[in-house]
Amino acid sequence: MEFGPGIVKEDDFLTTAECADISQKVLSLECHWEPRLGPYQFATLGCAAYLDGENDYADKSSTLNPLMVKTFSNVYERLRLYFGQILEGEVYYDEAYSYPGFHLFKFSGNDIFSDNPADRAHFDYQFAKVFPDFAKTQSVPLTFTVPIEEPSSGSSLEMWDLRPEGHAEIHYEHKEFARTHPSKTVPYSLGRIFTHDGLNLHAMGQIPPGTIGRRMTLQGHAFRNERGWLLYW
Ligand SMILES: O=C(O)CCC(=O)C(=O)O
Repeated sequence: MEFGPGIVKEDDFLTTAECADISQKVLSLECHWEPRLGPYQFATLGCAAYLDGENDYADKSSTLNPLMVKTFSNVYERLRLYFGQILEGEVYYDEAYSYPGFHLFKFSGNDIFSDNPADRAHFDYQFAKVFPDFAKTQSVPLTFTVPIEEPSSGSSLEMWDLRPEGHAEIHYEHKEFARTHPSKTVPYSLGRIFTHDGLNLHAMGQIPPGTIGRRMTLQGHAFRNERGWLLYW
């Protein structure tokens, strides 16, 4: 299947009961969460190329992968089978790369600043950090998100009509572009997998004032190479 500007795919993926089970497991591993820079008590479970890619990605992946696989093996197999149905070629994991992981945010209802998704708008270029020869492969990268737990306001993705090709034209001021151009809100649903190529400017959707509860998402990527599609984070 082909992915390109604005092309996304979404499907039912996990049931509400499965999400609750995964959420419990993630919560039970709180001692392995890593606090990250950003508001809303942002933390991750798992190693992420976009955050760890320039530092200790390989070491961190090999430390965390056994725990992640032991705990979430069913989910990883489901992901492998799902992408196997919609992509051509073998879909696999590689122990040298981090398995998909989790984003965690906690909202207290008293967050005093106004939330603007434009302030976190980005392209998913993380593949460049962990696949140094990415330019040679002309690979199509993919990003997927599955909401596992939603806060009181639900969850969404914000997307802008800007591709990397237009980045230089706006002098790489993509956050300013996001602040001054209309965006599209893509509502998420619990357990539903949302996949895109990560190359439309995008951000976690707006957190309205008064939102309470936890936003937990399963996050990962696929990257095409000679063998097939590698699933990683
Ligand atoms: O949490 C989300 O909805 C989006 C996450 C995101 O922007 C990303 O993984 O690139």
